[in-house]
Amino acid sequence: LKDVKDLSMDTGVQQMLAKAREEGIDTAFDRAAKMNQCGFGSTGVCCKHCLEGPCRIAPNGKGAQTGVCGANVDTIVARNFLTTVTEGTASHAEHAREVAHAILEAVEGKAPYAIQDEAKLKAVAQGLGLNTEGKNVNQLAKEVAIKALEDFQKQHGTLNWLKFRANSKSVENWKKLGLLPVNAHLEITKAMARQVMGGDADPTNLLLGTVTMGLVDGYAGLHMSTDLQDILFGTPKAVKAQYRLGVIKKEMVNISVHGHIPLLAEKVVEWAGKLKDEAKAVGAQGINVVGVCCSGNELLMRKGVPVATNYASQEMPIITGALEAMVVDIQCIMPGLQTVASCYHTEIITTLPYVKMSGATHVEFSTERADEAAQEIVRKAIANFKKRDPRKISIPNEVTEAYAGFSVEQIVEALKAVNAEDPLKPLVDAIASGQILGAVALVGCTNPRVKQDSSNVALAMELIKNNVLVVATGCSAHSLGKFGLLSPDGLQYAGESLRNILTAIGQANGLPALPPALHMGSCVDNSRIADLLNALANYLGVGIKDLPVAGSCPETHHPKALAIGTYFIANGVDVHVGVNPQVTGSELVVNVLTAEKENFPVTTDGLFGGKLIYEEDPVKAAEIILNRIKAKRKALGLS
Ligand code: NFS
Ligand code: SF4
Repeated sequence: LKDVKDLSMDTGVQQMLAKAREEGIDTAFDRAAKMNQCGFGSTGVCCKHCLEGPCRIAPNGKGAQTGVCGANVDTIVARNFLTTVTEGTASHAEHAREVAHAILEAVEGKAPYAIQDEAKLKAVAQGLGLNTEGKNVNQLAKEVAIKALEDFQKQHGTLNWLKFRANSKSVENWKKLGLLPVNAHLEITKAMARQVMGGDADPTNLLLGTVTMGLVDGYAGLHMSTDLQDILFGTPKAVKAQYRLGVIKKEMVNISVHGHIPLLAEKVVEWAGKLKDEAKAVGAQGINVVGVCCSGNELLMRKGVPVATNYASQEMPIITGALEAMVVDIQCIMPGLQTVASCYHTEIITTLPYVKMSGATHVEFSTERADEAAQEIVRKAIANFKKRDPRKISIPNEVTEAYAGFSVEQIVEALKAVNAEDPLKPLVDAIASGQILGAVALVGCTNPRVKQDSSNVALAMELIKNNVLVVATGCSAHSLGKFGLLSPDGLQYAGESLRNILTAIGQANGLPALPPALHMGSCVDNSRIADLLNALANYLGVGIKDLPVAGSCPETHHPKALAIGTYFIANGVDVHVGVNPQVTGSELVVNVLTAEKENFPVTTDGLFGGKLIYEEDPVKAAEIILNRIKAKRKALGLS
């Protein structure tokens, strides 16, 4: 077994990993070490799309070079990639649909939620082309929800959310290429039908199919989720909070919320507040809700709820011995959680009928009975407080302060303090003068196969040192938060000109400085990053593909991350992944996606202006990204 110091950068996580080993508990990091990766799967050359197979093509040219049906390696790899991107897209589309449905129920008086952000509601309604005159909040919200649900039903035209949010130059290009999606469910079904045995066998055409999936992900997943969640729960504003396992408090009833859709998490926070006297009655000082993964991000962004940890170390809050309940909804929830929890008093509580775990408690959550379910969950946690085993309690004490809440609205607001009439001007001027070299979105996951947080942090450090503005989302943002890069203190690692501009903007807003990395939210909130890019591109009168920007997911693990990456590539943004994307078995697929070979006939770079970069070493990756940013600057006539 590897030394715990080599598994995570986070000393609290290291401490918990050592504790787990002492107690004989397997964690994801140890399971990763035991799991040998299959060479065929790693390169994407194994096909299981029908029962004539599984068929696999040896990359060295030895053995069968086609599957039983005659599919060659390019078809197999491209088809597998489409499968992965479809899975990611389906997750986000389902997320968005749930929120749309919740809004409809809320305004019809069937679910206990109320619209929190009328300004955003109006902005979204107008963006969707709705007439807002003389309509009350509930009427308007209902019309917006119906527009959203149309994106899962309509049989003609283009996704409403794409027409609303997409960059017009990007849209022209997608239209020309015949890639515009009609409705999310239709496109996901079509993609499934296309991957089936005997379906699409043209690898390039299959890859173009992934682009359509990327667009569904971007608009009927990311953007719709963010817009509707902002309407329902409020648009985030800058907020100060805490990170790392030290946010778990020994004297409190601790509940961690884990998963993705804030419908449940928000209610748990609400009821944790309302039931604190019941917690006191069992001898606790109160109820402490902490976040994990993207549910953590949603609560952090809107409520400043502290974040215990990110994806790869999601088992660690349990290992502190002081977690009464971990309540989960969908996605990124390790099935291994229950095995770990069974060694402690922690109750894993699943909430959705289609995401259950054997051995866990299931409290069915639906929007109609959101209050009842949240109460039941909080009461279960309170009841567990007395079941703690004091000998098993050990909570790492480190916490790090961080700022989050940087929605586009908040960023524009902060820039208004510098230039009230033309808020984007200071940012654009700083980019034009080279004071800010460019911007990179650091997004996505952590992966138990990569030393946790290390690539996310190393890449961010390298970029900010070179005066690149970093914006972050997802578990990657958590990595940066844990190591001080979401705090103004992190500016000590930034290049001088970046430090100066972030200090100036911060001070105009009554803060010592802005942090070198701006936390823009959960993974669906990558939409916020796209909105910011769209605003900058429109301001400059260029396409998004022309901007000196890139995206990076150094510790990728989830298909959702590949769907998001595809979405950004479709908009002409380079996307770096630091973990093998499982396509290397096909030269054709590699070249289409990465444009590695010069003059390859069809590449995403040629079609969209953005490409995939696969590089495991974060410092080398930073160099590649910086060079590409410099090239894009040059093409814009900037030095
Ligand atoms: Ni994104 Fe967020 Fe985290 Fe990766 Fe999973 S929680 S939705 S997929 S691991 S960043
Ligand atoms: Fe084999 Fe073709 Fe079936 Fe895939 S679809 S398992 S390559 S026969």
